[in-house]
Amino acid sequence: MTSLMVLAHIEKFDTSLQEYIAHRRAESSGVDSLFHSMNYSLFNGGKRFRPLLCYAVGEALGVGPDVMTPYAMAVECIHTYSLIHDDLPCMDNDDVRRGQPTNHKRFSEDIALLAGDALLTEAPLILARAYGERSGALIESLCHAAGASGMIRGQVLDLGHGDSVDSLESLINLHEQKTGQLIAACFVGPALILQKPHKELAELGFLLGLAFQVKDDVLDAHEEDNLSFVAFLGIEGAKNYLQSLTEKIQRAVTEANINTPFLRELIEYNLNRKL
Ligand code: GRG
Repeated sequence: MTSLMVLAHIEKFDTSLQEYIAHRRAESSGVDSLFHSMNYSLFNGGKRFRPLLCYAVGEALGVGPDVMTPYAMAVECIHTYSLIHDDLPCMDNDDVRRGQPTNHKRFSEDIALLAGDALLTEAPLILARAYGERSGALIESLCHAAGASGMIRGQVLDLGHGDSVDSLESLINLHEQKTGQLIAACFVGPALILQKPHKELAELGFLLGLAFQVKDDVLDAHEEDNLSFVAFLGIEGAKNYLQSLTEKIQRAVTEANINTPFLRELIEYNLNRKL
């Protein structure tokens, strides 16, 4: 069951993002088709796991939700763009996401591509406008996580255009990049806002990112995917790996002094989620 605290944060996040996109739409007249496509993927049932993590880590470190919201929006814009592009015919060629037509199926391939481009570009814009002198460090860190040295690197490895992935170690490396970088960014951002050290927090984020991907693979065990933890470890092995990763994260959260009910709820949510 989701707590009222989590639901309240989702509501705050969604309201802020709706207002922000409406404001951007007013700044860019004559391209309603683009904004329909962006809004479709921003508001059609995403779990908001990354924004919630930003809020939870922010709360644990002493950054309130009002300050955290623009950063959480930037991360969610990048996440949403990655899903739109990942579904395109040239990538996974998927027709359905979140139980609904993918963006290019609902609109068209060209608009879906551009909606993804626009969402990616919104991220540094949001940060530049919201965080004043701290924005440079936030933009550098988030773009590093999302780009050729992070999430995109993971996608290239996943598509088979990079070094071959033939061991558990190389599979972990792939998913640390593809999934872990953006989840780690949810731990790093709040620390950067406070201009505090973030190495330990980043490591924790990578662990949780890995656990998130292992859980995803367990949920998608019926799909044929050679680069999944189920393919490498078997279904029982993947479940045991998820359990041991979760316990490691719980210990690390205590060691990092951020063992709050909010963060614990999100870690347990990942372990037990059905979607
Ligand atoms: C830029 C094309 C491109 C790809 C980058 C992130 C990524 C690589 C591709 C997206 C597809 C994918 C399965 C990524 C793994 C991470 C993951 C499990 C994403 C799904 O995240 P959720 O479950 O999504 O948080 P919701 O629907 O809840 O927003």
